[in-house]
Amino acid sequence: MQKRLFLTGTALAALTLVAPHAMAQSDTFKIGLILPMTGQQATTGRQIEAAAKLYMAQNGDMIAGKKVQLIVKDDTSIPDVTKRIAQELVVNEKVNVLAGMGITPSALATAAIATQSKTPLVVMAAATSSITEASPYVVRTSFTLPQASVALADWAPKNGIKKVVTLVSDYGPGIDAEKFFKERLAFNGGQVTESLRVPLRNPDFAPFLQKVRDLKPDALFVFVPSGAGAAVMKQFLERGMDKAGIKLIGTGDITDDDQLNDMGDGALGVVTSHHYSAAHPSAVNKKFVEAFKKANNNLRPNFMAVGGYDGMRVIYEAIKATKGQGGGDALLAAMKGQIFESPRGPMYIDAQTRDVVQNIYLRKVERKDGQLYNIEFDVIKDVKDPGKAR
Ligand code: VNL
Repeated sequence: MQKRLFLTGTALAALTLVAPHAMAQSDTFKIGLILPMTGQQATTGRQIEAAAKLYMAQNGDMIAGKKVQLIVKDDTSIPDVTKRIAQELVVNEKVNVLAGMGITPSALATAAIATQSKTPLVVMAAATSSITEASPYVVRTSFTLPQASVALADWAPKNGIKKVVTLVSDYGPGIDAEKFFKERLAFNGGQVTESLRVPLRNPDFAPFLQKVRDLKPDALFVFVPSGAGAAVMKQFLERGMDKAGIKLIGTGDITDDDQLNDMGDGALGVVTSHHYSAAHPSAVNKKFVEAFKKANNNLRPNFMAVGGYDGMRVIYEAIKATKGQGGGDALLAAMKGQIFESPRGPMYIDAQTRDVVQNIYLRKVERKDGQLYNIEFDVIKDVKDPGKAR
């Protein structure tokens, strides 16, 4: 009797010690998706979460014998919070992959955790060139600002735009955009006559736009992060900049599909360069946009959604390639070199840099079926991040 009790007790203890961990290891594949769900960057979180959930709904949550579990956490776009959440997800939840990263400071704050824990970090939004160099575990499915900016600096001087003032958010991606646009424009015989920087948090564009009006360039080049474009557009028009003969150009962050349709006719004709438009004319994109709208109360997907959708694709294929058994290093190896057709067009993950290589499109805002869209009119194929060559 005593012996039996003893045995039972031991067996129970063994079970409680081993079982939860073993089950989590063998049955579940956890993705820790850290996003700004509230605060200034909330639209980015909303778009990426919706896209990740759509990908899972379309592709199932049982992959290579694993149940895929998406754990969404709100970092409010404060990098210290991103870092603390990443630490908790790695240590307590034992996530297999970290993902998300709404803004560059969040990605940079998390890079060391990815390295130390050998956990792949799939960057779905942040777009400063150097992020992929902050950890060998970073894989990016968004874009880089040098990638998008150079194409516009090639287009501008051929289209009567020689003198340009730049206006960027004063942090990583803005500084990348400013630098690469300026250098390339000069190379092409144009000139950036003034470079203005606005704070990332609670920017007031009015005094900067007044200054631009006085400077009277051919065009104003703008980079602001997703979600801030409508405010710039509104003030640009209110100040009659367009009537004063100043063209608005920029990376596609400013004519963000999340906001574009509410910007009004003043946005018509604005030329931008970017990797994704909801109007991209391909069967894959048409299907994506329709499914996304249907699942999200008619919300139009933007470039953030596509970064999230493709990031999930990269993770799913890595689970399959490692037959559900891969640790961080094996998963990372399976992410490198993936090549596929995204709703944005063809893309691949450069095996050396772990950065995205993709087409960059020149687009003009036009009205189509009663709605405002970025309509692609030219393409530069397979663009690698120009920030990597230096
Ligand atoms: C970043 C770059 C963020 C581009 C963005 O929107 C964006 C970034 C939130 O690297 O912080 O459109």
